Amino acid sequence: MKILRWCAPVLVALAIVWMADASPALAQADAPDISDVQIDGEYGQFPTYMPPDVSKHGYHVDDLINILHVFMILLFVGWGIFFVWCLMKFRARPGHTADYKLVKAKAPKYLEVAVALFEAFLLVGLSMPVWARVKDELPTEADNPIHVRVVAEQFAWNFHYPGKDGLFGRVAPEFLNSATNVLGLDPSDPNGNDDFVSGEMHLPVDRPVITQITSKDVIHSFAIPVMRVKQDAVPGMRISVWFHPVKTGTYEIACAQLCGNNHYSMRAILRLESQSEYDAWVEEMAKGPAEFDEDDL
Ligand SMILES: [Cu+2]
Repeated sequence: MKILRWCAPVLVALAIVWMADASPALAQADAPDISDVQIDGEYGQFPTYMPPDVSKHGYHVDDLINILHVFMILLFVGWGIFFVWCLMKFRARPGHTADYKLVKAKAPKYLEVAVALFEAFLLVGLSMPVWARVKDELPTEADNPIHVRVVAEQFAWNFHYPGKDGLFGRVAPEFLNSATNVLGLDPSDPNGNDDFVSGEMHLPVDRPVITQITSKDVIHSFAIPVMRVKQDAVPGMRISVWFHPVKTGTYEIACAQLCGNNHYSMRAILRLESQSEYDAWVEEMAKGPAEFDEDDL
């Protein structure tokens, strides 16, 4: 019986893994092979150790991270000094015995209240305004934004572009087909006629981008380090996030949420281009897949 008690959790875990692999509901998309794509910018360089920032707004996030690190260093050093002081003051030595009476001093109480107030300031005074600026205040149509829908699935990113008419076609789960209609576009909706899907995200620089992020299966997280953007992709929800690229180049998109066995491979490429390069790409993609030609056989 004892051996059963030890084995049961292992057997249950194995059964869960086996069911997850065998379940047709969790059919997995092939992640595109982008291992040979050259990523621009140097990551992890002194003095910031941050990824390059090629966005207009990213410095707000970087400033907040830097300020928080300075405060955390101050706290670490302060508590460290206090810790060493306690070790010395209360060390075991001849003639001293342990005293279990509560300390009556008022200073620690004031200190704790001050720390709590300071932490409230960090949250309400510093973090929330940055959150509101970079997350909630979306650009308006007067800012001429690009709209892209991001549809995550195990283990790939699909970028849904509205085509030249700027209108997204209707999508619904009943139209989903992993080979011919990965977005679930309704064929009867004319707005979707020139919509296209890409495994790479192409964007022009110097225009704001509004993305609507969702997922077809589990929770993923849409992360573009060079844009300082990270947002969960949740099935059944369409969550808007905006950013503003300012420098052309090739960068990396990652999934920042552990989403299954091949989570590590869920990457995509972000190509930031000039407006004319972007227009040419949209023109090409909106034509749809190349026609099957018997002469090619
Ligand atoms: Cu993922």
